[in-house]
Amino acid sequence: MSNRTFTMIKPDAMKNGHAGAILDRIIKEGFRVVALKQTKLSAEKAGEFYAVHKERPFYGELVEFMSSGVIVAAILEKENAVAAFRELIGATNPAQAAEGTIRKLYATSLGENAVHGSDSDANAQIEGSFFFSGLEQF
Ligand code: 3AN
Repeated sequence: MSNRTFTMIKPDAMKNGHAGAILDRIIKEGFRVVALKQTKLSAEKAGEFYAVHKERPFYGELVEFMSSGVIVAAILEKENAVAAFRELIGATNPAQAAEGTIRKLYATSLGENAVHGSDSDANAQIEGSFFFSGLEQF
């Protein structure tokens, strides 16, 4: 187990002014920031990041949304980080997310759901490397 996960604060949460509150919550929950940056995905890069969802009906919408504005990308560290972070963010659909989770508090809809969290250690590694070089991880 790597004890690391990867997250993005998505364009909806950025536009709605929730980035500071979300980062504050993440840090208060005991995650250590290994790498952090504000950036913007091109449609091509967003398509590459979400390539696993290429056949899903929402792929086009997802790529358009994720390239619609700036995001914050981060690598986070905590014991059992992937599972702990997915618990903190809550269900994909904010309507089904538990009270107090980041998506319950800040997500707009199923498609625009405020934050990304890796779903496995292997994907955390791949996704973190997509955004950060070794020199940007501490
Ligand atoms: P999660 O982000 O909770 O791991 P995934 O991996 O199933 O969820 O989906 C990736 C992203 O695709 C979600 N965060 C959400 O933005 C979008 N998405 C998932 N399901 C739908 C859907 N049915 N309609 C629109 N967008 C969706």
